[in-house]
Amino acid sequence: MSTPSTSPVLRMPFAELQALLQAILQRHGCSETVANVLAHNCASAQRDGAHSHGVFRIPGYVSTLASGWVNGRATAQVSDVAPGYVSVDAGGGFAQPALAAARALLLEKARSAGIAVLAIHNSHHFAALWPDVEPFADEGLVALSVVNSMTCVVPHGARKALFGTNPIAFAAPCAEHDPIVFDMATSAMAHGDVQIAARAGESLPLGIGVDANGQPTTDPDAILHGGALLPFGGHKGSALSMMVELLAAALTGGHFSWEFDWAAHPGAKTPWTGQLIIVIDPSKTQGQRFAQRSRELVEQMQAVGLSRMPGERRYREREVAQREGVAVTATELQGLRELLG
Ligand code: NDP
Ligand code: PYC
Repeated sequence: MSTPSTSPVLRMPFAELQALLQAILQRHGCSETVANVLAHNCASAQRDGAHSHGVFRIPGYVSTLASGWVNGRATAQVSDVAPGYVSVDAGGGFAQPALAAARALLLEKARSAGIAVLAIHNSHHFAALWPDVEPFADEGLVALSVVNSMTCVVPHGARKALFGTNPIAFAAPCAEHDPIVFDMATSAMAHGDVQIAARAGESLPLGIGVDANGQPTTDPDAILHGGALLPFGGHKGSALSMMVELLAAALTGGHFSWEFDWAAHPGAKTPWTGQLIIVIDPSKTQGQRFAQRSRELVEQMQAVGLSRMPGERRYREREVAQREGVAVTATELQGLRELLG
């Protein structure tokens, strides 16, 4: 993961950063409720060192709101469609407030049926996915989520971009430990990290993307301007990306990554797609044993030499931020304050 810049790093309390982000989002057209959810999400990513989806994203939120592409004041419509199925129309707004609106019903269904699905459509997701699943694991549940984004990934064996960067996030409880969480784009690199590399003037390894002629390139600008990303792991990542399109768009009623056209909204950056979340209550079959079995798995992985679990770097960064404050560069902070107007 790239670091954002070489500007001096300042440390600020999480609550102060969240309040600043909330004020910016409200100033640029979000309702208080929406701004609160997005600001908490974005400040959490910054706190955990998830730089591609921390404060780096705020100018994108602002330009998108200014373009009229997204409804920052949308109220989600939640539908109770079946014993294990909740559907939400996000009203052309952001996915996270839609999840917040449906969360209580989703939890009630997962606990009573043992499994429940939340299908969000007509939604924009511009953030890291782990904040959507980790809280379920904190409550003893297993959660899996997928979201599709915007066309910038060439399916394995194809000639042109079609898929989005389409992340998959998973969270499970683990006894005497933080939840096991992974969250990964199905592209060889997240689009945000390619932008960060371009901004820093860094080149990328081969295998990340191609230029406008479909030739392998190490130049992030060539990938961003006319080129495209590749899926991770060749045909395997490509199949997972296809699955994300099916689950996040076809199943929810959202747009595929290539089905929206934001050309009439200069400044628009947020993909208008869909998101699926599946929540499972492991106590239905395993009682309290599941978290213990998770712990056993981690211990066995460590016993064979694993030194870094997915999610562990974030938890470490979170611990430091809780002690010393959230790291934000002086340049980023100045940019944020300018957005307050
Ligand atoms: P990374 O490749 O940085 O990390 C993927 C996962 O692997 C993380 O869980 C990470 O844990 C873990 N990991 C990384 N390196 C190691 C290692 N050496 N050993 C063990 N585990 C490791 O993530 P991506 O670049 O693929 O994605 C970045 C973010 O972009 C994600 O949050 C994703 O949701 C977001 N995104 C959002 C999109 C959207 O449409 N909203 C589209 C695409 C991406 P850790 O976090 O602890 O480093
Ligand atoms: O980093 O690929 C990405 C991304 C797309 C939409 C939001 N983040």
